[in-house]
Amino acid sequence: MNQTLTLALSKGRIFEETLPLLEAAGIVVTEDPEKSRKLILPTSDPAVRVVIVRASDVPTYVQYGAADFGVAGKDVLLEHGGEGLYQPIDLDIAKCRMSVAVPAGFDYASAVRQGARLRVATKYVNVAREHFAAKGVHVDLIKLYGSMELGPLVGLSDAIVDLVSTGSTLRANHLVEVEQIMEISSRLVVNRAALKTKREKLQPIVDAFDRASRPEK
Ligand code: PRT
Ligand code: MG
Repeated sequence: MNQTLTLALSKGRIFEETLPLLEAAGIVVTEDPEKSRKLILPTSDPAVRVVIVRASDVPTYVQYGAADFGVAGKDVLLEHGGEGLYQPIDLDIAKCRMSVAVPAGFDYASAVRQGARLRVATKYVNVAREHFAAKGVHVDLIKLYGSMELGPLVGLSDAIVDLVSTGSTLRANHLVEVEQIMEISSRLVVNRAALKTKREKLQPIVDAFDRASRPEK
């Protein structure tokens, strides 16, 4: 039986923060994606390779079985919908929060109270739609793919829904966080078929990730 495993990761914080979990499973990635142009990286385990994809593409690769497992933010998983994915563990990495932010001086509370129609720019249209619907706030959602912070500065929108970690990006653009929608961290996602056909190889790695992601237990 073919027990070769492909792990999908995105470059940057998810790659960096997954490395210690891989090491806990006895796997060392032997090339640095920031230095190499390769999209398929070997590891110290000949039966495990890493593919480097866009953060928002991780669930798609795993859903279709092009990768057996991957690591993706809750933000990305909520927008993707999670079809075909088994999500066994919250890895507690790449943590941040999803928030509503507005220009300093914009009276968000009274705009919401007066039932004004709010223009909201965001990459996270599904989460934003649900959030404002639950509050009974009328919104026009404007889909962006990045640099949401610019929206209110150039009159594209009244507000944004974006990820915040230190808050320095908001501050640098004179925006203030007015509402926290949810806490975000990254999860391990596993292809449902691979979980059955490659269990022997996959389960010990999932278990090692689980133990390493909650060292208190
Ligand atoms: O960058 P690219 O367009 O390729 O994709 P991506 O932005 O989805 O990938 P990446 O690697 O930047 O983020 C991967 C995952 O990390 C996200 O899906 C989140 O789950 C998680 N994460 C954790 C974050 C942050 N923290 C974060 N701070 N993702 C993005 N940010 C951005 C945020 O969008 C904002 O622009 O950082 C800025 C805010 O940071 P502070 O520290 O200034 O508040
Ligand atoms: Mg990014």
